[in-house]
Amino acid sequence: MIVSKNAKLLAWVKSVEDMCTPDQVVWCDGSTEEYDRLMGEMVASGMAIKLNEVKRPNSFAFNSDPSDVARVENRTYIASLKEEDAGPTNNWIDPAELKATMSELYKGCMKGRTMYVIPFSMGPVGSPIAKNAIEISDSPYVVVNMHIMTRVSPKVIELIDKTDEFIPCLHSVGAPLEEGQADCRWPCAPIEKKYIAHFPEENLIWSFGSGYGGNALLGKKCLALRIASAMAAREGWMAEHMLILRFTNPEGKQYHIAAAFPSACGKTNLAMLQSTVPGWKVETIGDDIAWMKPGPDGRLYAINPEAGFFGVAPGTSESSNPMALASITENAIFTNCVVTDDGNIWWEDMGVECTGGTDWKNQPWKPGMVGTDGKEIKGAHPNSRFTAPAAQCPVICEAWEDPAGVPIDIFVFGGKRTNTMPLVHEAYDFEQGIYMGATASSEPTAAALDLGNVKLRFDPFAMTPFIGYHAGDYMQHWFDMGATLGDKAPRCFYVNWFRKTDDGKWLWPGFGENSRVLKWMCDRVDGKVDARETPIGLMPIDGDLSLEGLDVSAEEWAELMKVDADLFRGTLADAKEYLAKFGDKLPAKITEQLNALEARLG
Ligand code: GTP
Ligand code: SPV
Ligand code: MN
Repeated sequence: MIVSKNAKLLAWVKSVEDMCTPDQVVWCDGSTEEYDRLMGEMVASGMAIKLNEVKRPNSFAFNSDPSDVARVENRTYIASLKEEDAGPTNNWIDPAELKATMSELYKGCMKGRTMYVIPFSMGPVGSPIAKNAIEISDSPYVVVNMHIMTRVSPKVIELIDKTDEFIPCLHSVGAPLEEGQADCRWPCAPIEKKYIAHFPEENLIWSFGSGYGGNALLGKKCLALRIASAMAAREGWMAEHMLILRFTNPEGKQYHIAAAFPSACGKTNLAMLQSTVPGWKVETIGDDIAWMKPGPDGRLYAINPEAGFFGVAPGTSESSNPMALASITENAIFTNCVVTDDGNIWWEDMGVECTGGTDWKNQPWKPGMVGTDGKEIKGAHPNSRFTAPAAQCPVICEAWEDPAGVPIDIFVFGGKRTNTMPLVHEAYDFEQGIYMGATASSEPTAAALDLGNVKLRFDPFAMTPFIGYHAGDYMQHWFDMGATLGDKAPRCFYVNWFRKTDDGKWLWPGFGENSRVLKWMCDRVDGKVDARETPIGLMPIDGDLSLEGLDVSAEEWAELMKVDADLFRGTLADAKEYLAKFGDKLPAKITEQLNALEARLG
């Protein structure tokens, strides 16, 4: 066991140990031996199910408690010293008060459990853009997932010993065990005891009560987005909820695209799409998070701080996302899916038959089974996930771990809108692009189930639940970055793959066919095609975005490209009402854009 010599780290670990009183403390090293040992223990305790070694080598399934299935936005806090610094999009509690409340909860919370000290790096270990961190957790499920999603290594301890710098992340499932008490399959705390807390001025994360995804794997949303976005604003860079891909044309010219879509709105799918444009190919750099900094040539360079994919399982199939399927053939973790009778994994719309198995609630299950309410019982939870090493993706880009990053040519914003928003439009300039990002909206998904019965949610830059400070200041930071980048700023586009007909059918085939839209963007960047001016932005001239071989009629295309001024005036009014919440923190340039759009709509 490699233990740090750093006084600050040792003191923090000791203070957590004293507060949480675990039975033992284990310093993790990220080794295969450690992974195998913990999986072995979890299989023995019944928490994990080992899948069939022939069908799904070295892979494991977990089912969570039915109450602990997604991020909990209502229990997520930005505890800045001043309430106004958290802004209108975040929950806020005074940091001293929140620490007092949570310290009470943490007191003795690891009784009967092992406290793991996980040294991890977001970004390649030791690279100038990477961040060293320590997650303390009492969940072995968290340890094995962190192995895949981040770089867990004793080298991180060496770096902390040298630099005296690390981001402390404390996590507990919040379920102490009394003497002789048997553990349950998925320990967690009831909702009113769950807290996902961030102290941005101290770069500190405290999470209590949940074992799932972004609530518990603290390198992801908590560190790489909420804490990092606050750091980025202070230091002049960007931390965004964006996939990163490389699109290469038949002549070998590369375009790098970063796209911000809300949770469960298509980032993983786009990041690894199989291009249907002859000769053009996509390679994946990241599927969820981008850290971006201006480089020596003045362009914006992006890295993926993660090491794995924590992807939405349902809908992942050979036809929708074959590269994701190929990434999870082995060495994968599945959470809240169906374990089939022959020890394989399954979910809705996987494109393969399933005769039956055990569903995510651990019940015997068969396709077509109906519950007492008369509704079909889903085998996998809508937010069920796979965890897989990014290196296993067949189209992972050779540059995916390059600490220098890749230069971004194109930003794409979007969301899930079954109406109003056309398939694609381009911003007249970077400042309008910021407006597009700032007013992006989406229909809710299963990635956060506690949003209530909202039909549409404004989700600026797909970052609403992830901005670690005031959203108005965050928008201003985008304008400041725009000023720094000048004419080297990426071109901005807005897309919507999710339009539906009145009788509920998709208007656009989506998935691999989205490459046609990406190609049009690249043609725009190269000045190869002109565009039509519309009130909302620049749109393809018929014929420039190839529909060859697609089953999209002229009427359907017209519908996909329609700009209904009345509907947009309605959206504009909603956007104004939403942005009014930002008060005097709303950048004047956003108001300028609102007024200009209003004038164009007439
Ligand atoms: P997070 O991991 O939560 O951040 O989600 P994500 O943005 O990576 O979303 P993901 O790519 O996993 O897609 C979520 C859902 O959208 C899946 O069910 C997909 O099948 C579906 N989806 C993705 N792309 C398309 C598309 O082009 N068209 C349609 N109709 N559905 C899509
Ligand atoms: C998201 O919700 O955007 C995710 C999944 O990527 S989680 O890691 O749970 O945040
Ligand atoms: Mn995400």
